[in-house]
Amino acid sequence: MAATEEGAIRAEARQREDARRDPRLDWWRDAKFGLFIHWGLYAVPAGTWKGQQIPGIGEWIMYRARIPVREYEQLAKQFNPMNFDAAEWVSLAKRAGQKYLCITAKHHDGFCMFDSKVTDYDIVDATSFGRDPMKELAAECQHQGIKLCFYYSQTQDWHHPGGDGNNWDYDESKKDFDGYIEHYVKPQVRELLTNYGLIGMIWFDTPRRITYQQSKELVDLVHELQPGCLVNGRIGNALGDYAEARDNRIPDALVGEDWEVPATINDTWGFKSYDHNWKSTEDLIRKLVDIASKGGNYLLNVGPTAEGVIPQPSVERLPAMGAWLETNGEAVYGTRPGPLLGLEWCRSTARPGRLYLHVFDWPQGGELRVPGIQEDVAGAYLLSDGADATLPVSREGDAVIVKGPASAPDPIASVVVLRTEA
Ligand code: JFZ
Repeated sequence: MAATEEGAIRAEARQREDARRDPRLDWWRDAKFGLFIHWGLYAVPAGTWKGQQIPGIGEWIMYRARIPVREYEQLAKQFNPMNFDAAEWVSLAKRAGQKYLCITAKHHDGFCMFDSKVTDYDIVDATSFGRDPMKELAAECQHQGIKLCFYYSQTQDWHHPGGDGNNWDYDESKKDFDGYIEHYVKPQVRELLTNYGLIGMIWFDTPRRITYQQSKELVDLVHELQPGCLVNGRIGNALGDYAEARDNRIPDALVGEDWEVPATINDTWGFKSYDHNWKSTEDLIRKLVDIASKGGNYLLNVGPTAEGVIPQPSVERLPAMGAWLETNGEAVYGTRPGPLLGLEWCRSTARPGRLYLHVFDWPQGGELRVPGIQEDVAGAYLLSDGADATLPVSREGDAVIVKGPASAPDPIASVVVLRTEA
């Protein structure tokens, strides 16, 4: 992330000085890791329109191919995700060690993946599927103990005549954007916060032309309906509960504020049949550790198919991350950033009385020299071995030296715990 972007996050964060201490965010601060799901009609064309592969992210196909509303609407007739299984999706997030799940209730294409009374352009009214997957996910999240969050595109709506973004069907200068917010967005946000039980957060996106007043009214509406429901940074006008980093961009340094990075496992959010550029499990685990070491949250995306199936490469990688977290979760969940910065081979997280070293590259011979530790260290052990298996530890200036096993205990990230004076 460039210095200016980071500066933007810091500046925005300063304005939320009060929200930062707000206990409403405690669950989310501790969670560190969430599942993002981009699912909608765009999964039907899956990146290809009239025989042409359309470049860019899959959920933008309507925009990138300038598909007329009347044509794009026809996709609803083909959308019948018979293999959708809410229990399976939520269980995948559980097995990955993810604590919240955020799914597209409405993306920029305007198609509503929930049963809405203010439009027929929704999954219950416009498809032969006829079920409300948000209802089913709400029940499963409740059952399996995961926080359900809704992505909702508040500004861009390429289907609604008043929504932002579609200039091929509609004349931008004639749009009634205010009417769209008042009579469409607000009632829908009300539906999402009334019909699906407790919602962890509404994840707004691409604020663009939304005014301060409109952002403010949406935030107030969310809090009026569910005081505990969070609002992400992309509500616009610096009114969110926390900062959103740019997609797939992890800041270089500590941000020092509440922040989250939305990220893809391949190179698209919505399903594309020919995007096979999957990140490795090692890369994903190290990204999670890197983000946690800088005080952020990792919102990692899957893009299910039009049949309701999460692509196999994602289904393989997520539980592999969960397996690592099963052993090392203590060094991630509920932690704050540790003191180390700028080391290639190591990251750090902390909690009172504990400092966690996440070693990516285990040194030859097993002697770890970790510079920049001011805290008094009372002992060391490998998290995978438990506190009784102590490792010899000594100090040279500001460096702590730990004698570990000769070869890496974990090829991806070995966690060494330093016991510090709380
Ligand atoms: C937005 C959406 O347009 C996209 O389809 C997807 O839902 C993603 C999660 O969010 O795209 C963005 C928004 C902000 C940035 C980049 C892509 N950004 O700030 O860099």
